[in-house]
Amino acid sequence: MSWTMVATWRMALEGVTEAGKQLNQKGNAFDAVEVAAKAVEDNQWYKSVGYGGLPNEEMDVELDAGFMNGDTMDIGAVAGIHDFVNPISIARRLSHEETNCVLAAQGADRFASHEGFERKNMLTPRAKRLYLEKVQEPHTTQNPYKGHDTVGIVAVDQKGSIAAGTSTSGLFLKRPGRVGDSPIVGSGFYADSSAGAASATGLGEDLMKGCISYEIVRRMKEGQSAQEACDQAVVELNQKLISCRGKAGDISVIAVSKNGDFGAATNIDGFSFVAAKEGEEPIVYVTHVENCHTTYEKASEKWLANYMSTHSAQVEQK
Ligand code: SD4
Repeated sequence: MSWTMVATWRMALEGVTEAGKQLNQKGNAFDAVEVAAKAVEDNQWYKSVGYGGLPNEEMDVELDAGFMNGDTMDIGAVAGIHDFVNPISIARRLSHEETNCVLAAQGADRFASHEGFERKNMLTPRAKRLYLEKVQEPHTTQNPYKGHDTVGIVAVDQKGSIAAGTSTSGLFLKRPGRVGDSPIVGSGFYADSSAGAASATGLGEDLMKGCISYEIVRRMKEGQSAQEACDQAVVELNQKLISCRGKAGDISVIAVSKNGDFGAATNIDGFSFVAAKEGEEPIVYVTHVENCHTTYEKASEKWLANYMSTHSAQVEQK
């Protein structure tokens, strides 16, 4: 069969491109997910993942990551890890453990240190400056959620193996110790090679209420396409949150099925994602929501150019 890879947000494009080269050479989905996530973690200009990620309310960068092998159901995750370059690799390494495969805070730090993972001060001068600017603002204008994007990646390889992974710095100005959906199996990510894989980005506190990644995979197992599963899971959770709580946070998801078809759904405007298939260049898509129904189209040249100019303006500004 041919491979497919899907990832949240435009920021995943370079990583998906790199991982796609490996998948073309018969690489497996597990390595591909790790390679793609690492590329985002290593890019200091993405302020929501890895190096350059924005800190919590005490100016500490606490990172979360999760990994799942859909062949074996192995899971690994770290929550609130400090000062390690590639949380995704630590999560993947933990997925080989029989027990103690989900570690938080100092326990995760100690494990990563013991295993020899590369350490680094993950607070960049730019993240520090953005923090110091933000904390000057009166409390009412602070919005810890805005502008925060998790990378979530799912892939099926030529052998039909499926993997899922996530990496994030979580919400800007989060409370120390706060954990979102990204390292929580079934919420931020899920993979089952007999059905497919899914990953989520948005307000972790709400995504967790619907165990949304598991829910999407469950639907694919029952025969829904990746797109149907994404659409219906998002609509259902969004409506449920509104009916129980009067509002729903941001919910955006991506998925791939065991057949290689992919899907994406969201309840916000402006969610972008990257999809790559064997024999094709990776494509950036931009979504639209109307009457709770998500459609998407290839990002226009204008959209891509605008993204690049905003991005390089940030780089110049430092
Ligand atoms: C979290 N879901 O920590 C993450 C944040 C995110 O787009 O995905 N933002 O809640």
